[in-house]
Amino acid sequence: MFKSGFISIIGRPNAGKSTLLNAILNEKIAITSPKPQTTRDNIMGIVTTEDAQFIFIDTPGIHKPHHRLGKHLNRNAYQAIVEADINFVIIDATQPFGSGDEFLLSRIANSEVPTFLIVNKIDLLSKEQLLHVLKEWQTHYPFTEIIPISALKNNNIQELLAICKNYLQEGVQYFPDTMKSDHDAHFQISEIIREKVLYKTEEEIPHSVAVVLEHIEETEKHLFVQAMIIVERSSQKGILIGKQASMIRSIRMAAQKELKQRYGKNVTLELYVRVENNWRNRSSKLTQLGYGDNE
Ligand SMILES: Nc1nc2c(ncn2[C@@H]2O[C@H](COP(=O)(O)OP(=O)(O)OP(=O)(O)O)[C@@H](O)[C@H]2O)c(=O)[nH]1
Ligand SMILES: [Mg+2]
Repeated sequence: MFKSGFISIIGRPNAGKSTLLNAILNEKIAITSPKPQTTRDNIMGIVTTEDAQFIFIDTPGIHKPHHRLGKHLNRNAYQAIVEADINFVIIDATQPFGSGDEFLLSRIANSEVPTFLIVNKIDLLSKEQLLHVLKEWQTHYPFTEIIPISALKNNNIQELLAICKNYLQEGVQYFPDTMKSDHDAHFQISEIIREKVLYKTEEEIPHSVAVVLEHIEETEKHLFVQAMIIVERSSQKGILIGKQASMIRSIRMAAQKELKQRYGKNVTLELYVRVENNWRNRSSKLTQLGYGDNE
């Protein structure tokens, strides 16, 4: 019997959803960073074995939105819950239970599918602390399974997959064996650039940035990319470029290095910065940047 199903990976920002997706796929499918709201799009990671196909959906962290973009991000996560055959609710075990968790649990309260609690970042906890977290969370929701992992250290991931398989139903193979994700190379390249911005900038800048590929040319030995980094205010443009262009250079070098490794060829990356006032609150801009806004 062939089994298949869609598994949503949902949680608050920074819980480690994208790190888990990458650990499961054993490949960098989604970008990750210590800044909340790193992920903006639902991203599929597909695992196909002889007798099963797991379709994992990494989602943006569910949070209290302050912009139209934030509302759109939450909607992506809710959509994944609606379509899921199994929900993975992933938590950062180092963080105390709070109102954000209550809100998250209220969003899955009516879900009729198996819902796992994935207790992540256990590499940072003592045994006693972990026991305390497990005890506390049990009281908040009737989870089908509770599974402690470390996504970063690849701890308990195979066990998680084995348990998950028990809950998959008989089904068709939705995607070809070779397909690992639903996003193309252009998306990956712009995300890698955005990841470097997230790592190198502080405060509101990481959240105020979008990346658009303007031009891409690939030959056997060379990849040439021109990309536009969009910010919300001219002061942010100044910070992103930096003193004597030092910031933008360091972002470019880091992205170029990763692209070179990934493509196994020489890479020339050119970055430009443009101000689009308040783009995170402008419906037309959101749509234009691929963060569809249907309100
Ligand atoms: N120590 C430790 N850190 C982890 C673990 N999993 C994730 N992290 C770190 O937590 C931070 C957030 O990880 P992400 O995977 O980007 O989190 P996310 O839930 O996808 O975040 P958003 O996309 O912003 O909602 C990163 O700095 C990760 O390296 C873990 O198991 N242990
Ligand atoms: Mg993420």
